[in-house]
Amino acid sequence: MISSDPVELVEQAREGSRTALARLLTFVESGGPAQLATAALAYRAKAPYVVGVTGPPGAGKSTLTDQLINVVLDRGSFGGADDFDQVSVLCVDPSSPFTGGAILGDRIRMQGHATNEHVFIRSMATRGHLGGLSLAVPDAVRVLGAANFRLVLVETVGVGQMEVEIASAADTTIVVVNPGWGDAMQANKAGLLEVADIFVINKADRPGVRETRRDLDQMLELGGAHEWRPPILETVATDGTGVAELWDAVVNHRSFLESGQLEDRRRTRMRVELDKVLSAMVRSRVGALAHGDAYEAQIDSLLAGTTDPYRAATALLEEA
Ligand SMILES: Nc1nc2c(ncn2[C@@H]2O[C@H](COP(=O)(O)OP(=O)(O)O)[C@@H](O)[C@H]2O)c(=O)[nH]1
Ligand SMILES: [Mg+2]
Repeated sequence: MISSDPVELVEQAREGSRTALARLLTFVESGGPAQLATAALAYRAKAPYVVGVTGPPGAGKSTLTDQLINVVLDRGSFGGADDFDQVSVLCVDPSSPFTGGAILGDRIRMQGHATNEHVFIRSMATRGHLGGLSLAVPDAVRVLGAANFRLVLVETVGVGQMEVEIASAADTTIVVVNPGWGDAMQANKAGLLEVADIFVINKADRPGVRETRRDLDQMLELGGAHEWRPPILETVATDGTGVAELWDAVVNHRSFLESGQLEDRRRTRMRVELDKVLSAMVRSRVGALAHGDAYEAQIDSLLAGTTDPYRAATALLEEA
């Protein structure tokens, strides 16, 4: 029997129940008291390492992620003593509020792993989560941490601001582009530069790789000098070429972060997350104040010219 009590579910998920894990993630997506209870339990878990895979639709993110799963399970660690024997993938499409066609495609593409007990794949959609996907994803990552996952791959579709926001919740972000990438990304180059720890030119079997590399190099030059210069790798996701090297680059980036920046990064992320929760709560408080008898009475006074909006708002806040 599958429980509806988050406390029991976390226990069952910890013992390996995928059904319990799936239900917890549904709580996280759907918002409400079950989400809050789940979040409250999951935060205690050790944070998994999060690798984001982002880029425009069709760039090959799912195919690449699919290949990474093989390499990652084969290696079974980040290179040190930190072993893992399972990996999970969150597929996030901010442009689609429900699990739609693109995600179905991902499911089918990753089907090779669907029956593998070491792999857990989940599509995420927002269904009223306070703060939307950008808060649902870190909650989901913590739930996976509670279920003993040490590594979470997050595939995010797109190149817009929202996607950049989700991508910045990763420890290492891989930005996937294709030869002749320019147009799709033009609008948000700065955002991409901000989040990219590793660039991948996928579909390197197609012409234009050299020009794309030159573009990326130029962009990185303009971005100035940083301690970490994102490497530019080439992959052919359909046959696995370059995927092992991609994982090596992730491991390198992780070592780099662990020599100092990981804590800072996670602290910054925590601030962003807490700010979002605060904003969402304040917004919902405003929503609650901005209707009802007291509110309408203030509107009447405003129309009658016996008060001004600042005094009216102050009065509503004080009455609450
Ligand atoms: N030629 C070529 N096609 C690829 C490569 N990687 C992916 N594709 C194809 O590109 C299409 C989109 O791939 P998909 O992984 O769904 O992209 P996503 O939308 O970024 O997840 C599929 O038809 C893939 O087979 C590659 O390296 N070379
Ligand atoms: Mg995909």
